[in-house]
Amino acid sequence: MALRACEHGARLGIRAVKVFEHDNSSMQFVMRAAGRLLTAVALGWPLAAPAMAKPNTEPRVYELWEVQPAPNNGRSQWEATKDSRRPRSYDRDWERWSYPIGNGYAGACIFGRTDSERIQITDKTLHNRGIYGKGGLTSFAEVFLDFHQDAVDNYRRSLNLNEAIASVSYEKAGTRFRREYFASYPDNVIVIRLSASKKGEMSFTVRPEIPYRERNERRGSITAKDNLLTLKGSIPLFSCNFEGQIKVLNEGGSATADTANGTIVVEKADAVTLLIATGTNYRLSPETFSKPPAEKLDRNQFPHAAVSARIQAAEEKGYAALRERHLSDYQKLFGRVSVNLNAEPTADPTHVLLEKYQAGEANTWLEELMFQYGRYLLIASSREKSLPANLQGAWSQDYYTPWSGGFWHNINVQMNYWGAMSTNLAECFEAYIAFFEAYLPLAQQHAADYVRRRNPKQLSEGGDNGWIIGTGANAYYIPGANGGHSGPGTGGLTAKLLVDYYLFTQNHEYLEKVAYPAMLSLSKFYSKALVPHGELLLVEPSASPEQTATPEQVKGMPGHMSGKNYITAGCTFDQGFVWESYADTLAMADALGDNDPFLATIREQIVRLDPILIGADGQIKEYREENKYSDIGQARHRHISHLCPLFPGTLIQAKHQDWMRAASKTLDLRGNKTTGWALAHRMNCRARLGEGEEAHDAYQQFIRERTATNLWTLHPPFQIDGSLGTMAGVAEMLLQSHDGSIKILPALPQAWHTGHFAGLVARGNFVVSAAWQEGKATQVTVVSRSGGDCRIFYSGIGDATVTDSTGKTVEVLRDGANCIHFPSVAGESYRFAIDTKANSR
Ligand code: FUC
Repeated sequence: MALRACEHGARLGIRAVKVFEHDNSSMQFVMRAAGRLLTAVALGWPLAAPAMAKPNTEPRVYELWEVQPAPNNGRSQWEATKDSRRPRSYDRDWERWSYPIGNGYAGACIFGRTDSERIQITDKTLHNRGIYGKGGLTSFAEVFLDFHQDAVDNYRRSLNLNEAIASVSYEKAGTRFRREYFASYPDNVIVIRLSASKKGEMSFTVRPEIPYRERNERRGSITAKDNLLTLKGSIPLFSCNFEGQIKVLNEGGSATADTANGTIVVEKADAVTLLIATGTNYRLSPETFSKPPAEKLDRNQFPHAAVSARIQAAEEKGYAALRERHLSDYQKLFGRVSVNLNAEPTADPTHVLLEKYQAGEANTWLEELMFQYGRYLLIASSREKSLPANLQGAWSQDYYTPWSGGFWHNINVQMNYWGAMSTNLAECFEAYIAFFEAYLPLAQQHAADYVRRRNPKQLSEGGDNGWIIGTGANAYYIPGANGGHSGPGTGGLTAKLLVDYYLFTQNHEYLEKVAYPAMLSLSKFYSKALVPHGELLLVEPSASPEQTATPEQVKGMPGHMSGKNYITAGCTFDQGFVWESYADTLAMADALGDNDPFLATIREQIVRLDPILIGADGQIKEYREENKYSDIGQARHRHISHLCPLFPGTLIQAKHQDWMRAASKTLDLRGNKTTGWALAHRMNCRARLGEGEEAHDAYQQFIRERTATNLWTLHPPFQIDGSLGTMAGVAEMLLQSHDGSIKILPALPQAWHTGHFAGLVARGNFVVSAAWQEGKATQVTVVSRSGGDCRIFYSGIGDATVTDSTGKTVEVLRDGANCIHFPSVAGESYRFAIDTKANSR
């Protein structure tokens, strides 16, 4: 064990220095992180359930629903946002009441109105200048359906998460009207079906708008011809050409183009199918990031042919086939996971359910619904070949989307994917992998620029200086680590996902071609960003994301203020991610049997990082020169970047109980009075600590204070990260696999004392299901998708009988009373019957 004490640089005023413990066994731990790992650590939920009840695993119906349409008083507020006077104001009706559908490429928000239906459409590639001038998501179109049906009866609108279909139904003068809306990924179209109980009752006008044209940054026109509406235009900034088409397919009656108004008038139809497709000339390619604004896209390319082809193909398939293809695509993903968090569905419309919850009524149904809503939102906003889910997922009604609708890399975009792998949606992360591969060449230049500026002696001229991405990226732009409010740990925070994708999927080709080269290269960058301080190596300059300090707090300290941020050396965020990246690189090298000469540098440097320090209040220090908690920085700041080594990192884990206690203390001190996504991070950290009640408290507070009636997250304003981050949090409370063993129910709160889950995934590519009663697991099933050692930890599992899919008893090894491990066979499933009586304690 190489525990080395060394003098710290007086310059940093560090009071006690402990070089991070590093030895072969800890490295082996990391190296086997793919599910073939070391000793389990006792952690636990007491075992012993009263009876072996067979869980009811019937799929549950998850719906958001209301008996009123979404308001669109936006007539007063939103109309104002549409013009140039208030480009940044919010449309609360859109944000809080509309229902989102999406297929990764495009999103639509459904209001469900009967007077004038509003369907707001976003295409993730359409950007204007954005609030920071570097590009920002902007609304693509509004589509209004003018029905002029004001007083209606028996109205209901819903968003069914099992099917990813939004519906509206109501009666008017004895006719029942029904609409269905879905966004198909396989056919890349938005489909709306309108039908009525009586023939010839369907009359309305389809009236699209290209919003914000008066801002003069967007040109465009709408044409109506036969049964097709075309919205065509450009935003010259990035030479972006866009086109949207709306095909109106009427059954019975007529559909007539009103060429003067750019509308289509439907009269006396029996039923109507609307097909909507959007497109731009955007290309996800290195050039899009590297070229100057006007050359980012080819101004001579138009999406016309592609959009027309999609509309035509969809028309040929017809509504029934489109619906079927959508369902089979969507349900293949969504249907993989079921949960029951001790919840009974209620008969309340969603806003009532939320209001009751906010008023303190205990109701785990909403907690369960929001978990599955998170999975729904991820599928709707991030698919293979689409851009990743941005800060608002795939939805923005704004001219200037808050924070430019970007990919914010100091926590937000990563949070979007924290639960992708564990909730069995690894495919959704492939959107980010494609994005990463496209921006990598520019990220490499950023790394070289960084080293040239900060640490020129380390520059490999013409060689590999690694890669780095800073905070505020979008579809057209990625920043370097410019020494602003967030240190270069942003790269490691991102890379954790690249590593996890491998650990969860065990995709060897991806490991070899993408993840390992990425990690080796990021490690090279970090090796050049480290500056010797005595025997230590510290990232310098370093900043703990967005934390703000006062000049008084840092008087006499070695760092300096830059605006409100304190810039120094070796913040826990940056040191922690250098450690994580180094450890992951070594683990991958081991898995591949690679011995790149640079690995020796990593091995030499990883022991000199000293990433975790405990302060005088028993807290994890955010800054090395901090003594008591919040000596530097805001005591209640939303970011808890110094806890990233706990989650999503793995450095702070159960074998370091002192760090675990300090992390818990830090969360106590920081408190939960914070914003949406920040509560989600706290929830995940509490789960990692095995603090089920505290994790649940954070989740409850998130729902009570940061959730809109359409169950979107309010930072505020709306951001998707909190929805996806709490989804990850629920999974993390039920199943963990970050330290080498699969832990069942590691942070189960009392409120979920009886329930079950099926289909969650553990690292090593194990699909895990469990049922429990009164806090005690009764049954666990593991399906090994890739083979390899399976190590399961659960209090008392040592006495479980293990059978395979044929019912044959499996020989397993026991590591104490709480751990079983065995070499699994790919494709085989293993059932652990826990004899609760024998194991009760
Ligand atoms: C980070 C956060 C902000 C906001 C922004 C999009 O910068 O600190 O609170 O969520 O991302």
